[in-house]
Amino acid sequence: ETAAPEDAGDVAVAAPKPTPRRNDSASLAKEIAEKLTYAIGKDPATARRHDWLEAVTLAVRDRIVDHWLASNSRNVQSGAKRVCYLSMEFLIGRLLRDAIINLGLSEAVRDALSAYDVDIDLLETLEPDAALGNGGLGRLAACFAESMASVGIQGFGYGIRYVHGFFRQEIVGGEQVELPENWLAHGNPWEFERRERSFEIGFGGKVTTIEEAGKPPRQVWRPAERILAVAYDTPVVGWKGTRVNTLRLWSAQALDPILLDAFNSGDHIGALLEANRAQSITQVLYPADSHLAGQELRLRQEFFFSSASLQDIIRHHLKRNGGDLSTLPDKVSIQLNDTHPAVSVAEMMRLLVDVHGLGWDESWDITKRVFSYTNHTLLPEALETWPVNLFERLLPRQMQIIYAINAQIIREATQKGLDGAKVSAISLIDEGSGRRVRMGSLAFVGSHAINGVSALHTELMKKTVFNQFHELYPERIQNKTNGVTPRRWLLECNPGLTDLVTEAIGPGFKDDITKISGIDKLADDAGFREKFMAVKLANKQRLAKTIEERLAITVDPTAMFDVQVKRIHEYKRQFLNLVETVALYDQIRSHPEIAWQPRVKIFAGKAAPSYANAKQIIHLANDVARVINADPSVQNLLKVVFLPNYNVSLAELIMPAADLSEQISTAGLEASGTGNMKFALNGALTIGTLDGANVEMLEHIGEDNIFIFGLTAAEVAARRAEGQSGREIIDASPILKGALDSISHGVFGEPGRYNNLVDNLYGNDWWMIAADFEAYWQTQRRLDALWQDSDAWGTKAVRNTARMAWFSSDRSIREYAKDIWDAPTSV
Ligand code: F58
Repeated sequence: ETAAPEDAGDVAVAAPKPTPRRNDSASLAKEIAEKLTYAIGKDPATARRHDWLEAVTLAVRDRIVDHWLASNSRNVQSGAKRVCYLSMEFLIGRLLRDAIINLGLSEAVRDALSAYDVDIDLLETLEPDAALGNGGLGRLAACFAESMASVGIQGFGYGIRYVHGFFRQEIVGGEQVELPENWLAHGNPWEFERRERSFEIGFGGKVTTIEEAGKPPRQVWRPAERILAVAYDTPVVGWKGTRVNTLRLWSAQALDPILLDAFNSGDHIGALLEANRAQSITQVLYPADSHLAGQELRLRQEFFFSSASLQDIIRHHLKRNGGDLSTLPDKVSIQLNDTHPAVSVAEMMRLLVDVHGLGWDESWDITKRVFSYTNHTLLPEALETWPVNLFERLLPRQMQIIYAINAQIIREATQKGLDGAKVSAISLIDEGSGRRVRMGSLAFVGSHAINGVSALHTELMKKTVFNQFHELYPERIQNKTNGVTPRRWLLECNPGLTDLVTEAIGPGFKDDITKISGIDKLADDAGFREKFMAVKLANKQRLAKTIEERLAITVDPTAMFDVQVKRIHEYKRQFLNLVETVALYDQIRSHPEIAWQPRVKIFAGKAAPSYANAKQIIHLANDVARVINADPSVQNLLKVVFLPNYNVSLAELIMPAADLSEQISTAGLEASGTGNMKFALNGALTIGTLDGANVEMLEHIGEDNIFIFGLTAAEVAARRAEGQSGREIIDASPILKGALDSISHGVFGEPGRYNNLVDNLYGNDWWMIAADFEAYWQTQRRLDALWQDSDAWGTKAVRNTARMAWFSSDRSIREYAKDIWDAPTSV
């Protein structure tokens, strides 16, 4: 075993340590040229832009490595609690600017490169956008990883090194086309392969009972299939580089790369079959965001990274703690990011009981104290369950363990007086629709703390999905409202605003985002407000340029930029926004006497490839854009834009350029939202429902500065229970009816193309689009009126930025550290 950074090596060498890299621009300039020459093998005179990017990345990386090794030796010395964040997804985005800003190298890098006449801003855009995630859940994991490093937690991210991340979206003839993503095509300078850090992962096979005289019987799992999980480490740089943590992603490899016997006997393809089969586990990210993938490969992925991570955690603990596993909960916390790693509960029990020989009760106690679980959705179609027979075939020993846990939980419940129906509600096995393992329940019972991601969501968790568990274990559910890292989502994406705030109140807010409230008192200061809106305008010009380049649509940067960017889903109600857009288009044309305010409606987002209605919504957005943008009668008042291939980098361009943020999900269905936070932090006003973290944003920003409309979660539940259709509402609203008619009658494409979307509203209006339309429409018109008063708008915009500090992921992470992990910060 050679030395991974957090370990002492097996060869003690008294070699002198290399001198840490220096941060002045002259040193950087020299090293960049050296990297170009000796690491990349290019002459600066003939190097391509990608070569320069790699050279800069390697030079910056050297500085990160200095901090990384220092952090790792501090970890060993302090022995402080480690927090392991297990997540199937890390939606990282680009890393170069993040590293440069967090290390305070912006000016030095710029100066160093100007000597070669190379522009760092341009180089940064050449970096591929690491998209190892679908949306909010994966991006939250990335924000949390950065915040753990920034607030000084010994954090470890564990996930999967997908060869192909989230698909690339193109719009062809108005429709989404999915293309493979290939972020590793030109290599990945941020990762360090740790071949020595690899673990065997089994699948299938049999469990045998071993009986030895005088000892309790033991279970031994002999998997039919065994593959290797190999670690790839990426440094996670915190603010000021004070701490650099590790993101460890697992890659699947065959134990034998080639079956030589088969190859030699002429079966050249068969010789590689096993290797291909093994590698397929980490080939591609499942692109379904809110419903079950359900395939065997998905369960393989889940177990693969769970088992590798747990084996790594146990190995490390044994090595550092004299081989004593009883102290594991004092030294490690493991956070399960949704149920995707929930099989970890059973695998931990297997490792403790079968492999390390601990007793069942002690193991169960350790397991519960180590794990905690975050729930991110209440949508029934997204709650993970697996068929018992698939589970049994793939993970026979884990299935036995789940049965044993289940028996124990049911015993406990019965002792506490629970009756039949209540007992089947808490069973880990759903006996209803074919027998299925409930992963949420497994994660719940195996954890000491379970959290929702906004106050409302947590309350709904207690009342709905985990109602029976909450009765049984009333102390376990807590709330941890999401947050976003202010480094990426303010300092890096909005340098103009960062400089303005620095000029106004000094740079202290960069270290402590709560200090940004210092600009609140300037909201009524005309001079400051104008500068604030000038920054906004510059950001809008930047976005307008991208829209022109990518779509050949000219938008007026002084118009209101009204933005809805996120995954496309019925519950997020992009359709509501589009119906309002069409209604506005009709009204502008039929009422030219009204003082309509110029708007640009901007949409972006990907639909799951198998989600037909979501794809229809994308098609409609593009159809509506095509027709409206070509109509000279509304040209200066309304434009519609669908920006293809929404990803982290595009978000960094869009968030700072928005005037209005659309957070209009059907109340009770958006667990938290995090885009809502990024927009408001960058001075956009929100139009939104009382859903997810919008509720808490209202409390922090104040009701004068946010535009809330629509049914509450309780009202939605009541209407759904009544099964009310939208017909009456539509018939009573000429504006809504007119818009729906033009959508179904072929104003925006063939007649009938959108019948399905429209008919749903006349039917049971499940997503409350008809029900909320009038309130939404009126609120939009209030916003038109406000837009006319640019001082009043500017004041509210400033207050949004001033009052969003609480939604920093540093705050979220500190709460997890204190209430769930019992882990020290600032180590
Ligand atoms: C999101 N979930 C929530 N899931 O929808 C959002 O409200 C919340 O802010 C965010 O998590 C962070 O807590 C989400 O993004 C997924 O993408 C899963 C991916 C794997 C399949 C199931 C959905």
